[in-house]
Amino acid sequence: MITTISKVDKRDARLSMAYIYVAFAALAIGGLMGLLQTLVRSGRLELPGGINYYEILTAHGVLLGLGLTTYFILGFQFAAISRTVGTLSTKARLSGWVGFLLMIIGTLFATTMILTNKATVLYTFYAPLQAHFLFYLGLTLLIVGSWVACGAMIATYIRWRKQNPGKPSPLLSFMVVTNSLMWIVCTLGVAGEVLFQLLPWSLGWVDTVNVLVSRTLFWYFGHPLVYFWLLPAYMAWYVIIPKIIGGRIFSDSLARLVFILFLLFSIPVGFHHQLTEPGINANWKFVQVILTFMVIIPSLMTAFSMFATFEMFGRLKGAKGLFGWLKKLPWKDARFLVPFIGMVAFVPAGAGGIINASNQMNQVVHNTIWVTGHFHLTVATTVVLTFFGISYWLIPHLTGRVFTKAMNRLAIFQAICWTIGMAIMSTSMHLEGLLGAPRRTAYTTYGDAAQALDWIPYQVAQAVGGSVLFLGIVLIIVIILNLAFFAPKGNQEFPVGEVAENAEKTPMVLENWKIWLTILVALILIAYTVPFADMIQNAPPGSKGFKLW
Ligand code: HEM
Ligand SMILES: [Cu+2]
Repeated sequence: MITTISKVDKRDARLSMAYIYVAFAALAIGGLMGLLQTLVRSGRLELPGGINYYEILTAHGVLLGLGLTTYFILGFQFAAISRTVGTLSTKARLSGWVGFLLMIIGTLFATTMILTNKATVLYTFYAPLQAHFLFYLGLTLLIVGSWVACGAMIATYIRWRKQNPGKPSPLLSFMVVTNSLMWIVCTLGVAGEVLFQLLPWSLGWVDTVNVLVSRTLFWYFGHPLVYFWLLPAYMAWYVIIPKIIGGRIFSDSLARLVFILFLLFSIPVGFHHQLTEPGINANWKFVQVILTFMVIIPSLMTAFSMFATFEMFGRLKGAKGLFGWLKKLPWKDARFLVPFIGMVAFVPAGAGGIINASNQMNQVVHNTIWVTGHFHLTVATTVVLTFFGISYWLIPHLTGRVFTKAMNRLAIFQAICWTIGMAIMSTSMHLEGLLGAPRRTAYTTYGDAAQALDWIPYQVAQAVGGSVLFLGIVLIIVIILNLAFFAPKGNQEFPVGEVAENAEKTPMVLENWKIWLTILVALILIAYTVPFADMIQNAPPGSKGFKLW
């Protein structure tokens, strides 16, 4: 049985690649917008033809923050499910394609509206900014499509559980299911916001919108969204990297527990994005800040587990001393090195996140470009570099080609560009933010105010970093095109790690979804019911729509 599933079925591979192509197309276009933004903000470039800064900023945020990530993750998860629990059934594969189609139609609607300047509402589409209704309809289709896709994955996992009663499922499939469940639960919030508030309002069926409710529903989704991006990177770190370095997974149970903790503590925390928002009692903000800090636990467990894997491996190879094992790691293999750089970037990224979540310190950085610096370290470095590392074996595996030595070298050079570019851009964003410079603001000197003039050198530095980064985007597109269409034919392994021999047996309770989903619902109700009821009962006057572009 094992031999029949070690290669992803051709038909599943095609499905998976469809998602991945869209992801990289989004990266190419979105990356160009990013470069333009840094150039505009440095004061050295004016956009031609009356294109406005906020239009390209919206395209950048939507294409990269929502497009690249979601498409890549679903493509990777389909491959992971097919590889670990078996070829998809015809029905599941068909659902995968239906989901894809819905998402594509939705993406086309939303992107067209952004590019025609009818939806310049940034990727958070905050009310009372009001976009064309097709933008909201597009988002709805995107979400519904992703539900269909996740449903197909979950169904495939259920089929395996039924065929293998009493056995823990393959770790990677368990992780895919956890992430898909989290996605479904959190997108209910944004789906509610779009369907019941923004769509009727943009169609003119109702005049006003309850802004506070809409933002609360958005962040109910917006925070777990970042864990939806992060968990696939964790899948690669926990399950794939050990195999690539030739080691073992440190502990199956620990990995599952970490994923469960993320599921539980990622959703009831959205208020930490609304710390400066009026209309929410400070005590409720406090509750959610505490819950936010709970996710530090699985994060540290992950760091511990990764280093345990590396050290265990190094010692097996005869490494001596406290850090001797570092020398034994395969530094020249891009499939290891690139995600490893991502892991390292997560150290300052996580530290910045703790600062953002802390009520008092949030007052200093809120809505400054510090925040932009933060998520270019987390999602655009840690997550994205790990996705690149995954692509280096996944794409050739799915297209029946190989990752050559030459591409490996180029991939390492690519990662160096990305790291240098991001270090320059993100550091200057953090520093500029501490000096008070706002995010989401085109070039201005505020009538040559002294404080604003202080910001300019940092914006020039961001343009330098952004240019190096853009070179990284060109290189990754070259590599991806090579792996998909031009690399020599052959067999590239889909590496799936095995658990260390002396690890504890996995307790089945970790896969008892009834328990975890019940706790999840309880936590959400505790964190949201009272403040949410308050927002509706004591609602401020609703707002009409604004179009500021
Ligand atoms: C060439 C690479 C990139 C460059 C030069 C770049 C540059 C920028 C700049 C200058 C801003 C906003 C400045 C402002 O607030 O006015 C920004 C915002 C943003 N970037 Fe990037 N970025 C790059 C890659 C990425 C990647 C890979 C992602 C995600 C995977 C990403 C996600 C975002 C998001 C979500 C925003 C926020 C948009 C908003 O505030 O509405 N960026 N980027
Ligand atoms: Cu958050």
